[in-house]
Amino acid sequence: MIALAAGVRRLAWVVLASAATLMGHEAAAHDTSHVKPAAIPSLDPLANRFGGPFSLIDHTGTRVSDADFRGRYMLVYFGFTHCGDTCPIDLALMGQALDTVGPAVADRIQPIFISVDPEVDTPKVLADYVVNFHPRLVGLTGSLAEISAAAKAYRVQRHKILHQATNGHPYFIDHGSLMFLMGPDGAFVSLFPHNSSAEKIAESLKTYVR
Ligand SMILES: [Cu+2]
Repeated sequence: MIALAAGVRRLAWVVLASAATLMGHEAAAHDTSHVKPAAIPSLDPLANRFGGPFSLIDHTGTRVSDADFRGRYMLVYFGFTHCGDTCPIDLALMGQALDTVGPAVADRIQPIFISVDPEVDTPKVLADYVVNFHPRLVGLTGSLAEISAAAKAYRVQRHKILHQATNGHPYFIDHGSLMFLMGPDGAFVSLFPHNSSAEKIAESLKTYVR
């Protein structure tokens, strides 16, 4: 008899506890203000493979980090000012694409040129160079270690080739020539191979930048 009463009591507790849990869920289901949307797993196999933190000096001599560009898309290209053709071609295409998409899209994008030749590409040298391609193009340089870290994050290979003079420069730097579109959160969005047409780049920018 005593055992039965204890059993009923226990059952009552279980029922009460279940009801409380249900009510709790009910309440939680209605109050979604604190619920963060679940991260949508990316299907892009290239996602998270390019990009990362950097701390460099811009062409005005100001230290900037990747975090300073949050909220804007970044269009990132690595190269050097004495490059014979790869850089001038791609930076010109970048500028043309930005001119094509219209201000609503272009104003949300920060074009960035990161030097792989920091010993020569000082802020002053970069300042004279970037204006040739787009009025808002930011040139970035830094110590060799800082540039190496940025290039590594973007998986950009750099190889200094001595005895191959270009544009009066004593050496050539072979460098990766992908253009990276990074999102307002700094995460990789897309990339454009060397010599992608301005129309193609513009079309993609209009698709991605919202
Ligand atoms: Cu180049």
